[in-house]
Amino acid sequence: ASAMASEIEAALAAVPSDGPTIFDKIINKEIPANVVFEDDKVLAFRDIAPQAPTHILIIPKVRDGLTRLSKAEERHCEILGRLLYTAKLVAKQEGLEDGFRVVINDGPQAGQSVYHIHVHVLGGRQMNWPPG
Ligand code: IU
Repeated sequence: ASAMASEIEAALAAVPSDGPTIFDKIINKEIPANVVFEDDKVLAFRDIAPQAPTHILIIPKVRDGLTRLSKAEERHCEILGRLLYTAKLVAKQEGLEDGFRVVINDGPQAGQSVYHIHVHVLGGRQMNWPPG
């Protein structure tokens, strides 16, 4: 199967839940990740299955119910803004001067496979539209 098909298979197999995810282990440094940016609120690391020359995930260190964007509440506005601002910082750090794409997959139909909200930053090649 292609990488995309297996990612979609993983997404469809993932049960949306409030339980712990692999990202907790990355935050707690229980499993290694290629971290490119970190502060007290967010962590950014390279996607293990990159879909572009630069493919970085940005996550909140504290999930606080934000398993997916559709669970966002008013109290999450600050962290949501910080995730997007971090996308800008990371894109600059990665030298993506010609542009980049930011993606948030919400739920099975969008292909979300990890239920800890994350922002994808993709760049280093021409992106296509519409996305698949
Ligand atoms: P999605 O939006 O839920 O589909 O994105 C999850 C991403 O997490 C996906 O691109 C995976 O390749 C990536 N990932 C990772 O970087 N490290 C891991 O240990 C696991 C998934 I599991």
